[in-house]
Order: sequence, then structure tokens, then C-alpha cells
Amino acid sequence: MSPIPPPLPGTLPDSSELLDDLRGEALRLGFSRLGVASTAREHRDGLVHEAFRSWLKRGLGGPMTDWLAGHEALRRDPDGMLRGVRSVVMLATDHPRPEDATPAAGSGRVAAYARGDDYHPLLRRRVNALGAWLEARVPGCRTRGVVDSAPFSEREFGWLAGLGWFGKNCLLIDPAAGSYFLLTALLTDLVLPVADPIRVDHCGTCTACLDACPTGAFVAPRLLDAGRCISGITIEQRGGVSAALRPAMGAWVFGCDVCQEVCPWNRRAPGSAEPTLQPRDGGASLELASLLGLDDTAFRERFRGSAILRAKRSGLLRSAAIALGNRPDPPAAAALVAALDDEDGIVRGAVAWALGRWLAAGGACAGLAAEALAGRLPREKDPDVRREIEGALAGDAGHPGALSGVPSETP
Ligand code: B12
Ligand code: SF4
Ligand code: SF4
Repeated sequence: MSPIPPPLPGTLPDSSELLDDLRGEALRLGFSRLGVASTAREHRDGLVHEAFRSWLKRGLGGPMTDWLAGHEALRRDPDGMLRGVRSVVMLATDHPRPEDATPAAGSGRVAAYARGDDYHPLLRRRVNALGAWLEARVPGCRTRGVVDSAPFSEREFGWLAGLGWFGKNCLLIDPAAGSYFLLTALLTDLVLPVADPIRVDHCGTCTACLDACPTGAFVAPRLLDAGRCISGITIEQRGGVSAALRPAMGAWVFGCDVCQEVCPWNRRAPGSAEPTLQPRDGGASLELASLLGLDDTAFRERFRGSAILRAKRSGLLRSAAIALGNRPDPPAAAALVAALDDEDGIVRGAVAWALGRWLAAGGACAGLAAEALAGRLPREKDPDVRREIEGALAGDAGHPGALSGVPSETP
């Protein structure tokens, strides 16, 4: 292991001026706001890491559990990310607000942050440029940029850096700008003037997010069961989706904004004019039937440079089928029926369930759905898919809205 370079002088005499200049450069690069947190143990609140550990121990990490647990030590001590780190410059980037309208039948919803190009390369370029600026301004200092996917506690440091308070919906919320923003961190061995964390709980008696979550994913305020969260299911979860959760997914096919849409603090969220984050193809939703026709090459081509690639073909088509099951749309019938022969058993299983919903709902497409399911059953080799088909033919999928207490559509 190489020796840690000698520390630079503690708080530099002109550190306030340096911070002002750093802020100016960050805004010039396109970041929306910044604040600084110290990595010194006495500045951090041990309870926050404890909250993280107990969340994992209670089995609430859902599809991210292994990754988060595997990097717990790194997360506790950011020195593993940059040896000798003493300050973290936390950067907020506002993203576009979601549109208000529920998409038309046959369309799927994508979370507002993911409708344009993938934000990771954009923020990576910006944070690297900011790091290079700081290293040129203070020769000898070291920096490292962190964008989302590193084992680094972005919300904890965002809170310490004064960028918001922990809302009951788990999001960091800025009293002036709401929660539609992304976090990026610039670690440095410099000591910079730190901000004051917001210790007031501005949620007060409001519980709008907890009440609105379609899947009931909040175990308690600020405590999320990621395995029930539509965002976790549609973006991170490989394989099938529990039948009990499918109706509540509504039209969401990638991410979910419900617990932010209902938050009163987002009424004043500024949105973003960043061209690369605006919805691709000018639209905020995806036509579900066209998704079901994508093979792997076409999927990668269509979503090149988009965060949606993260779901992989299997996850996106699975979620698209579930969305069609929740909102039957006759013009999509041919695509749904054709997808019952998809090469991927996960997709076929979701399609079978969706056709079962169409069958149970009656109407124009019920006969077609029954015929397709009955025709596939003798050819189906995958036992899980066979079970889905048999359940669909037996009416187990229920019709939209049949499951009491679980809304079949998101607002
Ligand atoms: C894993 C993960 C997920 C998981 C789990 C989400 C969760 N709530 O933990 C899933 C896939 C479900 C998810 C979904 C989303 N995510 Co996410 N996710 C992450 C990731 C990679 C790690 C988060 C984590 O460690 N969670 C574990 C929990 C226990 O830790 P925590 O969120 O930091 O929560 C702390 C507080 O709860 C605190 N705490 C609890 N009680 C109290 C009480 C007090 C008084 C205090 C002080 C603190 C406190 O202690 C916890 C431990 O640090 C971060 C990026 C990163 N590297 O940090 C992005 C991140 C948190 N996600 C983000 C976003 C945008 C989302 C979505 C909105 C995306 C979408 N539209 O679909 C949803 C929102 C879902 C929700 N309501 O949380 C942003 C959040 C930005 C913001 N303004 O807060 C981040 C920071 C990514 C980024 N770079 O911008 N995500
Ligand atoms: S993102 Fe959606 S599913 Fe996840 S907690 Fe928020 S409202 Fe619930
Ligand atoms: S909806 Fe209400 S309770 Fe939820 S985060 Fe916003 S203010 Fe807090």
C-alpha cells in the first residue's frame, strides 16, 4: 500500500474565498447547489450509520442487499474511497419535474430523472472537471468524484452538507427546491468550511407520501422496504415480481415518482433546462406494445445512453407486460399475445399474468387472451411459466381493481 501523502495545511487561511470560488465553478459547470461536510468522526452522527445497519439487518434492502452489505465498511469510512479524505463537497443537480397527467392507455411511465440521457456520464464529467479545477487551484490537494454507484452514503453526506432534511419518504428535501435532484460527491483531502445540517423536521404532521405509496413500501416514516418499492422492482430486481405487488405497479415501467409527486415541498421544485435530461423523443411515456417487440440488440440500440438499460431487456419487458395487465389496451393485444412466445421465461410469465387480467376483465380481448393462453400451455416447458398460465386460465390473476386495498393504478 502506498504511503498517504502528507496532509495539506488544515483549514486554509482563505478557505471561505476558496469555497466561494468553488461554488462559482460548480454552478458554471451546471450543478445546482453545493455544501461541504467533514468526514471527521465528531461531525458525523453515528445514528445514521446505525439506521443503515438496522435497515439491512431487518431485510429491507431488497434487490440491493448484497451490494450494500458487501460494502458496509467502505460506507462507514470514506477513507477507503480517498485515503486521507477530510471534506466532502456534496453537489445537487435538479432534474426535470414529472409531467402531471397519467399516461394514455398502452403507455408506461418512467421516473422523471430517467426520461432523458443517463445522468451518470454527465455528472461524472462535471465532477471530474470540478476536481481538476480544485487540484489546479490548490496544487498538491487530491480529489475523487463519486457518482451514485459507489458505496458511499450520499444522502448522509448531503444532509451533513446542508442540502436538505431526510423526508419521511427517505428523500433528501431542500426547503427551497424540493427533492427532484440528484447527488454527486467530490471527496478531497482539503479542509473546507462545513455547512450546518438541517435538524428541523419540516415534514411536520404530513404523511402524504406514506399514504400515497402504491405498494405500501414504507414500514415507517424514513424506513423503506426496498423489496416493495416500485423503483427497486423495476430498476434493480432481476427475475419475476411477486404476484401480490403487480397490480400496485400501475403503469410504472422504470422507477417511480409517486412519493415525491405528492410532497408539498415539490410544488416549488425548479425543474431543469439541461438538454440531455429532457424526455427523449419529446415524450414522457413509453409505448408498451413497441417495447414487447424488442429483441436484445434492438433494446440496447433503442436505449443506448439511457439509464433504462440498467433494467435490462428482461426487466423492462417484464414490467411492460405487467403495466398492460393493469390497464388493458386492445390495440396492444397482438403484441402481448406474440410476447407469450418470448425467448425469456421471465417475460413470458409476466405476459401470461397480463393476459389473465385481460381474460378476467372480460371485454373485447378476453377471448383472444384465453385462446393464446390455452394455445401456449401445451408447448410451455418452463414450470414457473406453466404455473402462471394455469393460474391465468383459472382466473387467479383477478381483474383490474379486484384486489381490495391495493390500487390497480398509480395516481
Ligand atoms: C439503494 C438506493 C436505492 C434503493 C433503496 C432506496 C432507499 N430509500 O434506501 C431503491 C432502488 C429502492 C432506490 C429508489 C430510489 N432512489 Co435511490 N439510491 C440508492 C443508493 C444507491 C443508496 C441508498 C442507501 O444507501 N439506502 C439505504 C438507506 C437506509 O440509507 P439512506 O437512504 O441514506 O437513508 C438514511 C436515512 O434514512 C437516515 N435516517 C433514517 N432515519 C433518520 C432520522 C434522522 C433524524 C436522521 C438525521 C437520519 C435518518 O439514515 C439512513 C442511513 O444513512 C443511493 C446512492 C448512494 N450511493 O447513496 C441512491 C439515491 C438515494 N437514490 C436516489 C433517487 C433519486 C431514488 C428514486 C427517487 C428514483 C426514482 N424516481 O425511482 C427512488 C426513491 C425511493 C425512495 N422513496 O427512497 C437519489 C436521492 C436524491 C435525493 N434527493 O434524496 C440517490 C442519492 C442517488 C443519487 N446519486 O442522486 N434507491
Ligand atoms: S418510489 Fe414509489 S413505490 Fe417506492 S416508496 Fe416511493 S411511492 Fe413507494
Ligand atoms: S409528503 Fe409530507 S411527509 Fe412526505 S416527505 Fe413530503 S412533507 Fe414529508
